[in-house]
Amino acid sequence: MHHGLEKSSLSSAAARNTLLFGTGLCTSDLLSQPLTRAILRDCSIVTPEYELKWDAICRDPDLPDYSAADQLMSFASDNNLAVHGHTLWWHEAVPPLLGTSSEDQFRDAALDHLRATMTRYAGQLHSWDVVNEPLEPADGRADGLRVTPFLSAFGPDYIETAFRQASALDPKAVLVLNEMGLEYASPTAERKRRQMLALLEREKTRGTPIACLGIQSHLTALEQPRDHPDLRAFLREVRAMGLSVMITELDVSDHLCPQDRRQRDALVAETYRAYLDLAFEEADVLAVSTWGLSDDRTWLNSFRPRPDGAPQRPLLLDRAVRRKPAWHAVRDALLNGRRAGARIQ
Ligand code: 9MR
Repeated sequence: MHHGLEKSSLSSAAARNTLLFGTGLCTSDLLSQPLTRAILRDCSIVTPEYELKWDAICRDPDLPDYSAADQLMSFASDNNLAVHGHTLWWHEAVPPLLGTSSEDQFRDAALDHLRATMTRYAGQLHSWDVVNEPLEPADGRADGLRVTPFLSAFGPDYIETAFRQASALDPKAVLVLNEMGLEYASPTAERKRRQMLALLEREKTRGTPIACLGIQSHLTALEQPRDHPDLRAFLREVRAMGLSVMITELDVSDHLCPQDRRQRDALVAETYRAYLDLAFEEADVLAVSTWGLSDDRTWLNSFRPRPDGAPQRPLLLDRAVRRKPAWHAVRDALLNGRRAGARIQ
């Protein structure tokens, strides 16, 4: 299947601007033929939603199990899809049994996991979220770092350690620092943006091989401003530092929208469009991935249920895998693509 060559697909629209378009997926998605077909039609990159996480691989810490991750890797290579690796070090994916270990034991286990996983797939991935969600302003540290077992075991150098290891093990992969909440319009988000810029400056000075900033982009319609000067300025600074950007987990919660489907779909579509237009204007975007393609596969019904109990419609395809206004909005934005000069040479 020549997914990238089909005229009417998101991956072909993205390719015109040398961008990748993709989705998060999990092994159970491959049981649905309509969804699999949609993935092959619209995507040039896929991100395993949890199969590469530490806790998923190490359900039994003594017996790492890569079978689910392998299955997704084969699906991708059989179908000529790039893979974004998500994620090596994330505080929410620490195997529960490690909670009681000493700092030395934790350090060894974290390094073992990173080395084993990257060695297994070296040369096969487009990119890796090496560290996920390192900042938490509410934890009260001046550097903004989230207080996690990684921070306790390695100290604030843990980010440098992870990226240096990663770059030695898989020199071709784009190494990404992935973060949530950088895209919002609140004082907390602005604080996080400043802390992120400071973090990136600090790491750059030390020569930490971070190539790309991952911006998760779990947006909310009616909350995400269409003009967002602070985000614009932030992305401009990231680009000035020589870093590219990946939009890694894009979706648009409709929990604040009226129930009427047409209104909801229009608001969600508009949120996608304005957000991508802004990002393409200011950042060197390598890839855009949504967190699922069809509305029956969203995490938002449990995380952000609508007050009226109606199912969320946050993605590009409806539950019957039909295109929604959001699909067309994303296609238009991808076709407009990055503006002149945005590419880093
Ligand atoms: O959508 C993912 C869900 O299937 C997993 O159970 C969960 C825990 O591993 O992670 C979800 O994805 C998260 C991602 O890894 C990091 N950013 C927030 C995402 C939504 O919670």
